[in-house]
Amino acid sequence: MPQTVLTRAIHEQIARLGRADIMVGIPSFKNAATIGYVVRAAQAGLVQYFPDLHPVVVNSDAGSPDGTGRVVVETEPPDYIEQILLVRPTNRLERVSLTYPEIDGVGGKGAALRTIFEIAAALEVQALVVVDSDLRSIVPEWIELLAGPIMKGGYDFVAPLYARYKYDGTITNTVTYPLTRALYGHRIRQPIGGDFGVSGDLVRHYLSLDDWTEDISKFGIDIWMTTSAVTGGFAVCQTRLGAKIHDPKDPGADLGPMFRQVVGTILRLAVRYPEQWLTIRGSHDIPAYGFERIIDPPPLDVNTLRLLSEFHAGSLTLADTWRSMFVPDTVDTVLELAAEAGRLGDSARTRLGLGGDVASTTATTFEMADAVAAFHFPDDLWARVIYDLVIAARDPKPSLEKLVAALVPIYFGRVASFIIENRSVTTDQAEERVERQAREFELLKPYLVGRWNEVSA
Ligand SMILES: Nc1nc2c(ncn2[C@@H]2O[C@H](COP(=O)(O)OP(=O)(O)OP(=O)(O)O)[C@@H](O)[C@H]2O)c(=O)[nH]1
Ligand SMILES: [Mg+2]
Repeated sequence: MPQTVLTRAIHEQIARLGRADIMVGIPSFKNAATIGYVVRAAQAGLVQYFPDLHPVVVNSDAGSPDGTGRVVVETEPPDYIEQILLVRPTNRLERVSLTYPEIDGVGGKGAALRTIFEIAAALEVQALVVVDSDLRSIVPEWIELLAGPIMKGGYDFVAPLYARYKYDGTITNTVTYPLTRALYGHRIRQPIGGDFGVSGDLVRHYLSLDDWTEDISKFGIDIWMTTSAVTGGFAVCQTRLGAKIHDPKDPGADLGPMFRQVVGTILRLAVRYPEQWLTIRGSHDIPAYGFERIIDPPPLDVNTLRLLSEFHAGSLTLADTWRSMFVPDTVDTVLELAAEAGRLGDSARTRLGLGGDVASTTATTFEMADAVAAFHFPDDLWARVIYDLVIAARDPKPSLEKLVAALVPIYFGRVASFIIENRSVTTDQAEERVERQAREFELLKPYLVGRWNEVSA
């Protein structure tokens, strides 16, 4: 990774802080409404669980116009936490909010985290914990759960394990979990969860890598951190955090750019490290730390009709691109499914009395999914789609960005199918479907390896 050009203000903060043992880093962009609570929880976690260390909390903000940075500075200071918890820590907790510099003109969550890595390395911390600033369900114990495995267990990378509502985490469930598991053999259930623990050694490793891209400056950062930990041979574990409750997102409306950045990154890394996955068969469990909790995460609404309509609309403009990405049988099946998505969506809208505008609807998540119950996108087809894309990513034409963008409508079709299939089951039962799909990726891995070796030959 090329050295970030840190601003003078950041250098001054580093000089003032000198060094620290443990750091919580919080990236933010327009999170004034929620970040105060996250900062208090982080402070409380450090004071309560690590009272003998030198702790620091760093907020790396995008220069948010809503005053996110000001909220951090004005949130109750560590003294308040010491009072309410009746703890007298050995060292004063330091707290900093700064504006991170863009990387080659690009800002985003990854650029924010890179500044956090630079500061953590400069302060020589043993453990870095990063948490999202839109979290509602963080509690002080999360800091221990994310840093404990590093401080006590010798782990380098701690990935989160959460209870998420069955329709949340769709990029994770459809791509990053099954693909990371099938490629590298690690069953890391939340490879892009957003809340991680990282050892000082791994922070230095991140800073030594030279594969940074624009996508990594944005939402590609999470999968880059996880994959770089795995391919670097670092000790990885998971930690049980309970429920992840954060600003909700509807996959059809909010997740397109994030999908492109995450999937673009996982594909680039697969192409970069074939020696790390070509020989891997099957997968293995990753140790989990922390007490198991039973929690029902709050439901999340998804507009399945919009997903189907986007899938169908994509097929009208992207069929040629799809032909360049996938083997003929796969394209044919995908196109048939897209046509069916169009037909089923249209008749469902008529039956539900909804107009042509798929964005505004008065039907519930369940009603919409139930009205298109006949739609089904099979697991093995989705695995082939993703594997064909790994092959196409070796020599992407016209560019990987274009190919991944062309995948988005198909991803919407796959998500719609998942929602339809799970509309009447519990989150636990939906989890079993995610596992079934991950096993399908493993089962079809020889297909990927065969095609890869053919192209290599
Ligand atoms: N500094 C900075 N932070 C950002 C930017 N975009 C998002 N973030 C932060 O990244 C974190 C995750 O962003 P969300 O929008 O909540 O994304 P999410 O869908 O919950 O993604 P996951 O982290 O994968 O769960 C939050 O703390 C955001 O404030 C950005 O442009 N700059
Ligand atoms: Mg979020």
